[in-house]
Amino acid sequence: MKKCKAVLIALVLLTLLVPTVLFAAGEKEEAAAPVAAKPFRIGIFVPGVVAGSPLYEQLVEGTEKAVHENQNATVKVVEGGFNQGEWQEKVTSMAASLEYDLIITSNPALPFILAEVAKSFPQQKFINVDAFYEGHPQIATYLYNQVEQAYFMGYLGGLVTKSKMSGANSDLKLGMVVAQQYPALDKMMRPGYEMGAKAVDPNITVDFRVIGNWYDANKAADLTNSMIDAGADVILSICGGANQGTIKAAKERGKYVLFFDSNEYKLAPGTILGCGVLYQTKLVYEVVTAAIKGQVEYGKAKVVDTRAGYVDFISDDPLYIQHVPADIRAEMDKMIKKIKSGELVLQVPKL
Ligand code: RBF
Repeated sequence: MKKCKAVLIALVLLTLLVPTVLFAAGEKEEAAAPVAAKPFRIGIFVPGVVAGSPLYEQLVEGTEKAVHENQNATVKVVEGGFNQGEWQEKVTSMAASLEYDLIITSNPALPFILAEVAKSFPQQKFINVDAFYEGHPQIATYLYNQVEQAYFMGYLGGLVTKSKMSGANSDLKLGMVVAQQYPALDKMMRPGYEMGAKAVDPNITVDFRVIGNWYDANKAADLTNSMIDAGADVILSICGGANQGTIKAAKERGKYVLFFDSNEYKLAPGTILGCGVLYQTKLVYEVVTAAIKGQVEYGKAKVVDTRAGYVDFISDDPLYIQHVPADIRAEMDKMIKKIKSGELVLQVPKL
């Protein structure tokens, strides 16, 4: 009987101890295993198509670079197409899919669409680079100082139209062909371009033409030819995929193009004389990396400029050095230095 009691006690003890030991071992094993980071799923909404639009190409490139460096992050690109009336519906279905921790886009017109979609999806976070929208807890925006970017172009255009370069005529006239009008264009790019030109010579005028969409290269070429006929010898082109038409027409007529947003001298050496760029790949990479780490401040609208290193004029490209005379390049360097040092301040207006 005594023996039986001892066995019973031993059995009870064993039942109590074994799970404790096993659990402890399990716990130890769990602690030793690396903690897998929570998945972070990013959706890129492209308001248009990627190919041919410099800022959209950089948007995808910068996001993919950040995703590549973070194993827990994934990315999917959704092209919204050229029918702007469909964009809200497309962003809505992205949010409704609950597939994305973050929807990132790049467009000055998008904050209003994002704010509408946000109402129905209060968990959805949005980042819009190339836009300004303050105070919405689900939206963070980053605006480039495009007064500076366009001023670079206008200043170069002014120097070229006054020069003895083979394509320059005696008229003090620049051209500007754009896809459509919107506040960032009307309040930053157009005035910045005119200011830059008039800083060289107040008598310079700007012929301004609007295509009506972001893809019609034939219309861009027609408008460019018409501006050349009217005396323009240097043309700033801000029309996405349609830029090809501006370049083609200017090249055929021996005139010049100023390219916006990315370094594309190689597209038409000797025709593209200047590239005023935004370092969108760098900004997007930094912002997406911060978003993955949970370090983005939603509700904030930041402005980035030349001094901060996000807006620039490409003056070290061999094709610029080869095709733009040294005296013009020296004038450009002096002006860029003034902006970089803060001696010349070109403020971003309220959009
Ligand atoms: N830029 C492009 O390169 N391609 C586009 O398809 C395009 N679509 C746009 C649509 C709207 C409604 C707005 C406001 C801007 C668009 N942009 C596009 C312009 C782009 O955001 C930026 O302002 C310019 O590239 C100048 O930096």
